[in-house]
Amino acid sequence: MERSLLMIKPDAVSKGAVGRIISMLEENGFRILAIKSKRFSTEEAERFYEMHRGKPFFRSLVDYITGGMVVGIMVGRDDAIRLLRDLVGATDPKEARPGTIRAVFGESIERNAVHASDSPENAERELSFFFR
Ligand code: 3AN
Repeated sequence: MERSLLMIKPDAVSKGAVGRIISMLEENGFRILAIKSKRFSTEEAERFYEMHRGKPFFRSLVDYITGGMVVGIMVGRDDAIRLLRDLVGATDPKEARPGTIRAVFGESIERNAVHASDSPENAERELSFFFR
């Protein structure tokens, strides 16, 4: 079994989409292994998104992600990382396949409802922000 992190971002938390997103995970065959809500400090958000440091949207992304509560969900299944990114959909909700989490709940390319890990290394790195 492989592990991944789904992070529900502040726009989706504040609109009350947490339960529906967890339902989508379960309906699509993901095991929920752990859940935690928290608020990122600026320093944590900068480390979480360190691969985007220097990009034009970096400061805006950090401000947005520190602007409210986020929910970290540890999911498990075979091929979890690839299958979770399929369920999440494209970065820009306008381009996300109908029925994906971002197509249903995303507002914009920045306020796109959720984040999913893109490799086993990043999954373990990102899970460590929520779970010890
Ligand atoms: P994904 O989350 O689909 O893997 P990344 O890793 O390229 O996408 O981007 C991380 C986050 O940075 C996105 N979820 C989004 O919030 C933000 N982002 C990415 N590209 C842009 C952009 N062109 N303008 C504004 N925000 C962006």
